[in-house]
Amino acid sequence: MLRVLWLFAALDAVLLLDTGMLFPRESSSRELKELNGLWAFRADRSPNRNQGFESAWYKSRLAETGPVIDMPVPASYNDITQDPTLRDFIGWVWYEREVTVPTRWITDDGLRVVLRVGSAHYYSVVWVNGVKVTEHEGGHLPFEAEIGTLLRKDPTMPCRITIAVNNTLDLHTLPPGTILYMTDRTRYPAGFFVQNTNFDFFNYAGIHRPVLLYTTPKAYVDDITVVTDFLDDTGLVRYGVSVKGTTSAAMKVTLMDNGGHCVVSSNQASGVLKVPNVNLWWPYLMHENPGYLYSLEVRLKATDESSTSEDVYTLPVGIRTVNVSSTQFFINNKPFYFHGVNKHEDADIRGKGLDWPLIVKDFNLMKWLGANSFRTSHYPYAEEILQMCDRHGIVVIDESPGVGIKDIRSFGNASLTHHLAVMDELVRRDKNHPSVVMWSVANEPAAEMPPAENYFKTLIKHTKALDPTRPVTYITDSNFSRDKGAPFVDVICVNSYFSWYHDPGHVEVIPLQLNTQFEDWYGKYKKPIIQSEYGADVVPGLHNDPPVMFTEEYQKVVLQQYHSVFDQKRKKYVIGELIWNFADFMTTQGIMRVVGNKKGIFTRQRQPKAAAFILKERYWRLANETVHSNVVTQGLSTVHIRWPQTPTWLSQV
Ligand code: GCB
Repeated sequence: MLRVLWLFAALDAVLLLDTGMLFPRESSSRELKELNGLWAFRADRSPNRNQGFESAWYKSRLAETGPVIDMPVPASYNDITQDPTLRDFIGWVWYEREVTVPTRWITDDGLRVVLRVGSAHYYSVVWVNGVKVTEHEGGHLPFEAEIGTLLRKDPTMPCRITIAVNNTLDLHTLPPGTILYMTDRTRYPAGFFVQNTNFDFFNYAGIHRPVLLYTTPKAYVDDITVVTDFLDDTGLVRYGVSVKGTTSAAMKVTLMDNGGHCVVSSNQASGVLKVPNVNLWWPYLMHENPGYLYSLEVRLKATDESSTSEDVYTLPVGIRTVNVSSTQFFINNKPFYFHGVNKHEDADIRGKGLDWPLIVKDFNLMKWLGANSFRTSHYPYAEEILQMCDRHGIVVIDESPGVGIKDIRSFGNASLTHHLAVMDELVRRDKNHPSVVMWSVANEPAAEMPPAENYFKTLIKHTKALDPTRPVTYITDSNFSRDKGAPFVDVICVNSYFSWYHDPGHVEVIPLQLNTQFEDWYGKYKKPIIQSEYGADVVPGLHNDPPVMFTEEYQKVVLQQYHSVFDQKRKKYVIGELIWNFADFMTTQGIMRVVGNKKGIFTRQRQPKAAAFILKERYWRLANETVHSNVVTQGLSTVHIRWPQTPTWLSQV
């Protein structure tokens, strides 16, 4: 009973967000039209970057306003041409695409037609046939607008979609940045300015995720929230459905197993579904059948005087729990050790644009490596990636774009208000993913500054109120004794680069310094710790023995030195290790970077460096140990008892 009451409380908190942002899915009531492909594109190169607005480029075809080029969507625009001024462009760029909308969508005024942008970096304004339909701040989360009503006003018009996107970052954006105007005319030409940031990845821009149109009936399922638990072998799925466009509707909610068989159903808009003989959602390498997903089908029937309509939406649901003690992280009440990676959405040519071959390749590499988890450093990743995580059992620490908050002016009210709004959007989007087990609200902020205390207290409290079912953290690199936000997090996540940024070349100091780091943090806060970043740059193919910095040998030794300490501490309170980084990635140009950050264990083209094999051996060993320790020390559920020896599903592929 207590369990059920808790589920109710948790769900009500999540429902504080009043509009939904369900991932667009086809169903018998919903059609979908992808607008990926070539769009017309024009950068506004006027001195104040404002000519597009002054001359109202959205009012006519973009090609009529001046020269346009082909631009693929989704993709960053930066690396598509040979033009360095477009690669480094700061300001507004304009995209346009004319679409033929099925006549039926227009004539049937019982339909909503929604335009959705998966993400565009950083600030976007959207027009349809010259009429502004929405604008959105933030480069990594979706936004949408209902445009059916507009299209119906003049059914003879084509549907011309114009999207202006601005990548400028200022003190109150997330991530923050500053624009610096260089006024010394003896050194810089007139109008010269640069974008400064405090983060270590290229500020790729453009329309990064799919753009599409989809339909729903006028009375529609606006949002679904699920919170799960289990008692013995009964799963509990507390759900809530929010409906828009009608006040009287009948609902049928059906939970199906992965074979499509009905397990349990209800005709209430909210409640608890009991799932007998539950198949829990397990992480990769923790169970022979990881990533088990049920489907929650919601059927909404609405009737008005003249007609009846039905909306159908199906949500994948994984049943699992997450808990934290002062020394451990638990998934389904079993200790979980993060052995994984930090990633970036980054690749040659497409920059941060969603790319299916790359996504699937990365999952294959993570599974080859024996990684059970990753952190979405340093911003929310595409929903398509989280869906893969759900299906494959890859555990995710879901991070906000709060990276590089270093300037004291970025801790003020305007910044905090925006950061809170971003957490609202992030939790609304990702709350139902079983793979997401923790929120990270920021990376390496200047947490030693006095305003950090109030900033993080408010931010973390807010995030917990949004979602009491998941722990909250931020990633720190500051000294434990000066960190103002650490008292509020559930898990301490620490980045450190011993023998790299400090004591370069001295790998022998790693064990001592890492041991001190862990003891200090644990001693002060008594919270479990994840080593959320560690690593070393390697120019692939460079060799030297004895090892020197930037060679493959050096990266291997750094990893091995770290691992020796992880092995002592993971028996105590260290609950995870995430290598920096999964793959090499692009950064801004600077004397610290040789064509980008080279701390990948894979190259940017996803070929392994020598250290990848060290990590692979370790991760598979850890996976084996985890299962054995679960079997032996926890007296676990039957699932593990079947494998007194190393289970075959756990042998390396
Ligand atoms: C860090 C940052 C990450 C950098 C990395 C590095 O602490 O969180 O964004 O890329 O160090 O390689 O310097």
